[in-house]
Amino acid sequence: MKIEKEQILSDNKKDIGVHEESFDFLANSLDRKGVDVHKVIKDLSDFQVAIPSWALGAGGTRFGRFSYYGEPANLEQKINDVGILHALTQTAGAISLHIPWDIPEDYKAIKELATANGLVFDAVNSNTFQDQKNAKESYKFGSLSNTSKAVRDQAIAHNNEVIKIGEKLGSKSLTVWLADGSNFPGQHNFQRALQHTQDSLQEIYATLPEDWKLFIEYKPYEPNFYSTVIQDWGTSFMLANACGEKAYTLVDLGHHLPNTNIEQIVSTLMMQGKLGGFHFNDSKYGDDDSTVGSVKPYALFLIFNELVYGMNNNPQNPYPAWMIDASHNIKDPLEDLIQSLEAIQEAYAKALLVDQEQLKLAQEKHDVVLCQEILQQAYRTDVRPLLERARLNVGGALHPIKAYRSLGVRGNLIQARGKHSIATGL
Ligand code: PSV
Ligand code: MN
Ligand code: MN
Repeated sequence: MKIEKEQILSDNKKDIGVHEESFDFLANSLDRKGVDVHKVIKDLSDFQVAIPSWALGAGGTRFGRFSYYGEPANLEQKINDVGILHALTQTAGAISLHIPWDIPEDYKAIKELATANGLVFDAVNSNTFQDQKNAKESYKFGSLSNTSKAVRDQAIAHNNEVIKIGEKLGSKSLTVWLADGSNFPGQHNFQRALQHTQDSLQEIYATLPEDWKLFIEYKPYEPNFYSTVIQDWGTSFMLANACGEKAYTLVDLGHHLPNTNIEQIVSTLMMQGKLGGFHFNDSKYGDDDSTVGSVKPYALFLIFNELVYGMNNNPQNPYPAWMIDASHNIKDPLEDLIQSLEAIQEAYAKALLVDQEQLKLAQEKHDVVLCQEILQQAYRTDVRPLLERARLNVGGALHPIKAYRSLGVRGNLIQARGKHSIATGL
């Protein structure tokens, strides 16, 4: 199932009048404040976020799953789904694969399909948090950190294999997220576990192609509930430094203890030139993987404010790899992803409106009230007409969820793929 440009164009016609009115009003008022509206729109159109292959079925990788039907059953169908998202939003121009879940059979055909959908392959993700069919060694007690050399070697070999697969697809980065940790005090010798992890990562890093990056993701707990080997940004940063200049920290918004100041972590990493990748989601409690912006949109804005500042002021930091790492089991996964993409663009647009010059002056004068006013003025702006215009300019839908529904996408997918769900087996 593919959405044609003409279908979107004709659907947009219904709402174009209302859009033009609201856009003109906003553009005029921003113009009066000295905002370069065209630049903001261009930045929004250029901002592309990768979609993970595992977010396209209801429930992602976690707990009970309730199918939405018509879910993708293979890599081709996953690429098609991201193609649908991209056609509507023009913001999802990349897909992130998880190996071994997504090993292509025919590389040439897969690459052609991705290109036809306007997609590139983002970071490839390794999986040493589950035992694989016919594997000799088990990851029950860890992978890269394991006390057994045979287990570590198997996990290193898997990562090297993932890099090879990524190379054939045109990926330029490997993301390593480890479940390694311990459930009970005394189970791990912290130093030995960390040392093994560092040594293993260095071995993987040694096989990384010249133009690739290694992203090291951290997470404080889960699936282990006493300790996690790469528990926080400091540990990830330290390991990235121990590997070399192509290794970076990856920040996943859900991987922090409650109330952590994530925007400050972002800022520090960018100053050090070590923020490599970013996983968007939202949460109330832990790694909830909720829809981006659904719970703490102001926190997301503050994070984007630091990202924008870093992108403008930290040439030592490479352009980060953006990905959504969210999924839920009670929503249509594609609608959920559209909502996440919209929330990301909204926070980004608001951050682009922050008057950085004025903020700097207010900070220097210690005018705390004005500092807050400047941030909140940007945050309170209804930027949705800018998002609409950014999509419109590049052939996207004015209102992606509305278009998704009026084009009957889910119904068509169910018709084409049937009601059987790979996710639940029902
Ligand atoms: C597990 O917490 C996780 O959600 C990490 O965020 C990874 O990025 C993802 O799974 C895929 O391995
Ligand atoms: Mn993640
Ligand atoms: Mn996670």
